[in-house]
Amino acid sequence: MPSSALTPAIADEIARLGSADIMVGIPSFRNAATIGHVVRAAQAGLVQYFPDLRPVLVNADAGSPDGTQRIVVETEPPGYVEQILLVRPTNRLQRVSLTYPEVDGVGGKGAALRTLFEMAAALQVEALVVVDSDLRSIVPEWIELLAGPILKGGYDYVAPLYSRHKYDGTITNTVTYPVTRALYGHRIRQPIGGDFGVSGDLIRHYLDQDTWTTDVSRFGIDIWMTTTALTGGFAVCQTRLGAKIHDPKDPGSDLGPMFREVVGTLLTMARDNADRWLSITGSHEVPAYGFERFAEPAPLEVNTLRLLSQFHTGSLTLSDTWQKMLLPDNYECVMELARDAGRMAEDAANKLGIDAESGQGSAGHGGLPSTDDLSDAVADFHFPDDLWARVFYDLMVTASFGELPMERLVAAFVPIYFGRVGRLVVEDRRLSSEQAEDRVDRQAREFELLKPYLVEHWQAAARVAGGVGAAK
Ligand SMILES: Nc1nc2c(ncn2[C@@H]2O[C@H](COP(=O)(O)OP(=O)(O)OP(=O)(O)O)[C@@H](O)[C@H]2O)c(=O)[nH]1
Ligand SMILES: [Mg+2]
Repeated sequence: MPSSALTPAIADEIARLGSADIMVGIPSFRNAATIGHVVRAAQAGLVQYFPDLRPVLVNADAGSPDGTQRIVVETEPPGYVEQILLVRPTNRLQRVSLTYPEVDGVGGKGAALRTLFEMAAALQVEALVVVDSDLRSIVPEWIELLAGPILKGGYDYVAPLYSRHKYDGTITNTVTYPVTRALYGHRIRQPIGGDFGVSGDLIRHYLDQDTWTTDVSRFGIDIWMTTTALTGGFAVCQTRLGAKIHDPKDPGSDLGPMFREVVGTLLTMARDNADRWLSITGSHEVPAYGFERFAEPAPLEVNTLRLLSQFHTGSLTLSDTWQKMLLPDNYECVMELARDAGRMAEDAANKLGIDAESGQGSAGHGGLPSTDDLSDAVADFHFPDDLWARVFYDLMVTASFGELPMERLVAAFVPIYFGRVGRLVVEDRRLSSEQAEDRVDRQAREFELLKPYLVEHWQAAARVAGGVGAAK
């Protein structure tokens, strides 16, 4: 990994701190409203659970204009934690907030994490814990739950396990969980959870990689870290954190760019690691640390109509690309589903008196109906599990061996993802959290069952291209 050319200010901080045993890193971008709580919880966790270690907390901010860094600097100091928790740590917690440099002109969550890795390596920490700055449900114990498996259990990578609302984490549920499980054989339920622990050894391994891309500098970082830990043979576990409550996002309006960055990274890594995953069949559980918790995540609203209508619009503008991306049978099925989606979304919008495209109430009055009402209105829309697995596998093959650039294929795939998410939300509306979880598991099994389909088409395409993975 080329160095991100740490700024003089960061180099000065490293020189001032010298070394540390445990570090909490918090990437941020416009999180003034929530980061104060995250900093207080992380400080309390370090002081309470690791009083004999040398702790440091680092906020890597994007230069947020909303005063995020000021909030970090002005949050109650570690002395406050010592007072309210009645602990006397051996070493005083050091706290830093800095603006991280871009990586090759690209700034994003990944660029922030790279600075955190470089600092952690320079300080020679044994464990780095990273937590998102928009968390509301973080408590001090999370720091122990994320660092404990490294310091006590010899693990190198700790992925979070949390209960999320059934409509939250759609990229995880539809792609990163089932695909990581089917490809690499590890059932890591939250491979892009955002809160995790990394050992000193794995940080050095990350810094040795030369697979950093523009997507990795952004939201591709989480799947990059998880996959790099797996392909490097590091010891991976999960940890039970309870509920993840954070700034919610509607998948149809907020998640397009994130999908492209995450899936672009996943596809690039699948292409580069074919020799590792082609021979893997089935999957196994990944050990989980921490006492079980039952927590009800905060509710989330999703505009199903807009998801379906974006799927349909995609079929009108992107059918050429879809045709090149998908096998003929799958292409026909997807086009038919997109037509259904368009028709049903339009009928439902008329019935409910809203505009399907924008998702707004018509004539400027009345809010949007609830997710349940919207979903009831398009309840007949289907998108079968096996078709979803096949179209994703087709994307994997054409992204690696096809004539079109990967970025273009991934961008064109977004409306198909919207269609699939729309179907899941419709289906989940009547399900409890546990039932929705079983649903995600069933879909993941479908990806495993269809892995021979992927391997067959991958090897055929590789033979034609004369590339990696041919005739193994
Ligand atoms: N430093 C930095 N941090 C960022 C940037 N973009 C996002 N982040 C941080 O990355 C973390 C995760 O971002 P979110 O937008 O909450 O995304 P998420 O929770 O992973 O995504 P969902 O689960 O899909 O909602 C937060 O702490 C953000 O502040 C960025 O450009 N720079
Ligand atoms: Mg978030």
